[in-house]
Amino acid sequence: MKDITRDDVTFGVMGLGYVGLPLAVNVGEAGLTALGFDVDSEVVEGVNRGESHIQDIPSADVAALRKSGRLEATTQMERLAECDVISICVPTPLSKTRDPDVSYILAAGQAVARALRPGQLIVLESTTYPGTTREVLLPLFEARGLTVGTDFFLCFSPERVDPGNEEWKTHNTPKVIGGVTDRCLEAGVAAYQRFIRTMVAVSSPEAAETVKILENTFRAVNIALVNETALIADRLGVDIWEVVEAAATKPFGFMKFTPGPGLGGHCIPVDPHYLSWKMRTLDYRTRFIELASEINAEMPHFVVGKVREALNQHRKAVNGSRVLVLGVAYKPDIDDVRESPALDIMTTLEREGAEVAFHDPYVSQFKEGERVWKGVELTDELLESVDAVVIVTDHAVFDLERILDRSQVLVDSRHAMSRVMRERGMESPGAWIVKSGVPVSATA
Ligand code: SAJ
Repeated sequence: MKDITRDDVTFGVMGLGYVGLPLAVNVGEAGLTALGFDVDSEVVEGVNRGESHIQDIPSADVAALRKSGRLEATTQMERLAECDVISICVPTPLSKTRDPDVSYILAAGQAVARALRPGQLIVLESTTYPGTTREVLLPLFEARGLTVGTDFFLCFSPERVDPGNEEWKTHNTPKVIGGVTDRCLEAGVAAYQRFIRTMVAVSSPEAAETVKILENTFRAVNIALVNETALIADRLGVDIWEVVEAAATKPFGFMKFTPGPGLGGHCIPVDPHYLSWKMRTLDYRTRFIELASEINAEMPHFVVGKVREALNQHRKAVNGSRVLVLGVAYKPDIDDVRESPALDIMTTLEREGAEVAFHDPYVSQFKEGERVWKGVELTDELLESVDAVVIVTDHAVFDLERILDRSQVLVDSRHAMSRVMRERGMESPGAWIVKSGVPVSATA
């Protein structure tokens, strides 16, 4: 406890991504010493040059901490021995067979185990299935002949970073934490509360792991619920956006979610499957998670159906048409395309014979497997010449008037056009097909 609450405590952060870099910067800005670890030497060299590769962290913040000597990055894992506290913030993707891939946690755990010494506190932050901390990490550390809660301390504390969120940052978002022993929890709270405003202690790492999975499953299921309601409304000829806005006027007992082209990101579509997998080993089927996943996965095809319907009203087939996708990031105003539904929409359109291009102000190009998708510049002639435009991610910087005026056919999967259409007194802005050459009302 003395070491952890020292002023010159060294806080190791493994994985300098959208969770790790903000954490390291918060540690440095609290006047502590942050030592970042990453296997990617380009990331390490960038941080050491005072540059940030994470949208939410200005390079100026990194440069200032480099100057004050509060932040350093390294690929040398043996330097973990210098750290009094080590936070593991490495990715937890799904494998090809959509099972948890905890290989990054294992690799980080093995590096920590090699450098482990008495007095260290290790905190796993990566989202994972309940049991990972105790079943995967603890044995690696105890194999060194050290005792948890006495020689070293081990906790789980879920990250709650919402990329692009201007209000809730690492320092002001309440942080849940659970320790393998009471002493572990005490050490974990003491370490983080030096730069995290509110710590929320729970009784075990499993409780903390389950909190995170519940938070993300809550979102995946509610997004699926509103997406299924959208599929129902479409068949009833009801404007789902009108329904959602009206339901959201209920001042209690309701929480607004909006339908869309599907479920993207590296958390919400992924994390619930970690729980599904774990529960299968305990012979229990997590039906909500599986149903939500099915429905959310249907949305890209629903949007392609709307493109097909809109082209058809122009007496055109998808096959041979040129379609422009606007916005490929998985949500507005960020540059991350992981699990983005735009990828499904573009490959499905291509499979049906369309010639697909995309424009995203935050994404100039991205790789999908071996293929490199290159974005195009958004010109008036492009907007006017393509057979259909589909808004998949509604970045705030998009000039909606221009897009509405210049597109021949426009499908809007995010209800982005509602304001502009209302201002112009156009037909129900709720239809997914905003413009198709025939009056919108005929499409209801
Ligand atoms: N989406 C909808 N309808 C909605 C909300 C979201 O279709 O009503 C879609 C988004 O377009 C996106 C996906 O779902 O493709 C996920 O969106 P998200 O808002 O959950 O954003 P993430 O995945 O970047 O961040 C979430 C965090 N977001 C919020 O709480 C708002 C939070 O759940 C976690 O801190 C984070 O995942 C994480 O790391 O787990």
